Amino acid sequence: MTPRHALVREPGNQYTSCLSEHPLHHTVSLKGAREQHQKYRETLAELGLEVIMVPRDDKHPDSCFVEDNAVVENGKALICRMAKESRRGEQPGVAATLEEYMPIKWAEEPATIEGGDVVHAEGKLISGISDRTNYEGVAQLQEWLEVPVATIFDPTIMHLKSYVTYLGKGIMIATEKYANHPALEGYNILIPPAEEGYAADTLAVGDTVLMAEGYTTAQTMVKEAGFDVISLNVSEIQKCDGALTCLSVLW
Ligand code: CIR
Repeated sequence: MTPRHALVREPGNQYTSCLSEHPLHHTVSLKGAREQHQKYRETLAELGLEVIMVPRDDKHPDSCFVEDNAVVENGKALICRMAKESRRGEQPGVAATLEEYMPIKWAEEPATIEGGDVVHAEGKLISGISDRTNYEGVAQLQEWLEVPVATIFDPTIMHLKSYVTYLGKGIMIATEKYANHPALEGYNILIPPAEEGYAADTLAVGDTVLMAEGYTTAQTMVKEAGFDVISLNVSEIQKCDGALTCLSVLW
């Protein structure tokens, strides 16, 4: 189903202190990140989404990665219990805004869960059991949102959606490592070349797919699968280990 709302929050003043293992982390520009975020918001608005801005959070460096704060499905939101201490405290602003639109519930200890692990795949969710999300998190997700959740276990990764995203029409894009996982059975899988793995984190809005700029083979694959592609420069987001999905919660 094509989403109609996008919740976003612009990078706060502490953004350059984000959690990151990216080799160019030390070069991240707040000004550049804000410009790229503005372009992202404009693109979503041009695609017909109502863009809802959560007030900026200057205390938490990773606060623009709102996807990790909440999972929305079936007209309800689970507010995530973040795995990283430095990210706990990001959620209240997102929760307060979401509560204006739908019932919410907070995930509770011992659950850890981050929306970056949760692929929305039409009537079901596929979640990573990762460095950030545990089985208890998935159990609470499934119970509150009343939706089946398949899992992919890989504690070596931060978030599943950095490797697997759903495009629509029964088509996924996934890096080779996960392409044959039973949780993805029944979907058509596009596998980008290994050096274009970052392009697997796509954001689909109806028949349009937002992709990171510069991954030409992956873009051609997605176009040939029948989607319009809009490519965006997200270099300053990538330097904080973020990608296209991380910047919004869609419903
Ligand atoms: C973090 O490590 O938590 C942030 N620097 C990046 C979060 C990216 N979020 C996502 O992939 N959903």
